[in-house]
Amino acid sequence: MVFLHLGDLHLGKTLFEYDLIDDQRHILNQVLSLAEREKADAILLAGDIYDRAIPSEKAVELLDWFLCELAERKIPTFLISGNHDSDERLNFGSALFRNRGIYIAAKYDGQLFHCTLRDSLGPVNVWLMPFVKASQVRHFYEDAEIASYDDAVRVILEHTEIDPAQRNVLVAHQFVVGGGQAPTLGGSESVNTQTVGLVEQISCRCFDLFDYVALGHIHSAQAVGRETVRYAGSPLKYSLSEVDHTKYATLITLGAKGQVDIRLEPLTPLRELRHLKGPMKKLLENVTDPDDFIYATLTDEDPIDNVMNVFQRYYPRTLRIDFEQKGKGNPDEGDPVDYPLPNMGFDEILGQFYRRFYGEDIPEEEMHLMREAAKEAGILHETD
Ligand SMILES: [Mn+2]
Repeated sequence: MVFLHLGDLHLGKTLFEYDLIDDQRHILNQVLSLAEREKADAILLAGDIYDRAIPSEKAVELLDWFLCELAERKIPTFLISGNHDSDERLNFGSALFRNRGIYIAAKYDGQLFHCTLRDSLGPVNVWLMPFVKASQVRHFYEDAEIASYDDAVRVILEHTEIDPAQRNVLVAHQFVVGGGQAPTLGGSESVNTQTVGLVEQISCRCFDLFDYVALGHIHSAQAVGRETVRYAGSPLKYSLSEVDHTKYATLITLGAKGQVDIRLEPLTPLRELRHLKGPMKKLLENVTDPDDFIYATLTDEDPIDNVMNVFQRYYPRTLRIDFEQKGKGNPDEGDPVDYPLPNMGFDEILGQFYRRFYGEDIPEEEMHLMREAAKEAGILHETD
């Protein structure tokens, strides 16, 4: 049985101020072609379907279109909520959609939803675990000790009858660590060492009973703990830090019990996100694919007026330009001041940054504003 696993679609997301709807539609079209070509028996969408709890009209229209296309092709589709989704809104119509092979589990109701598919080798149970917080699970199991996400997931699975003799697949949206090893972040997840976007770590050992675990939440495709517990990653680059990543759809072939074959199928975006580096003149002499999203690092010695405007004449979707000058901002040149170290706090990094650009200490008032902005962006937390 062949599954196509994707996660973190973040429909409706913008990259800087650019709307990504066309890019997302392009990728979903590619997923449809891939599903047809590979004769996928089902699609697994592992949460963060939308970018926001209240998605834009265009995002809702896009998901509606995608699900209709899948239903039209009679490809069973399994979809759960992520921490970005509103469980109630994503759950809308789910009971009706089931008749058409679209299985949505966006809200935990005390039982883990599952659906049994069949092939010549027998049944395959697909289990859907919507994104849950400890408090939601505690509500159903008042006697159980549930302090963390790890406990919550464990308690849900303990109360689920899973036949280990059959083939079982789980779809979940969690921050999973394997053997003490945290997954490699993509960059667009909103990061803290223990939590990613407020989702606490859970151990991959929770999932020992499953032949394959289709995870969402981490935007960079990878296995966690074992080859068959995997993040699909986001289908598009959603931050500059993902500029060098390749994005994939994960193709899983389940053979007889215990036989799992995994293949990563690269996805080709409508417009690439590229990092260009060099003197401006040289970069603008050889313009290729001007529709791409561009992040440029200029090595020019002298300051350039209106650099963004100039660049955008050649690459209208230039997102950011920074400079790498000798003795300034280049760690290889032995700049004595800088470079944020991993153990530096927010205030320290910002203070250093400010001193570097303005040659003086950041005024208290500006620091306060920056802290407020960082809290709103989810980089800083109330307790920091
Ligand atoms: Mn996500």
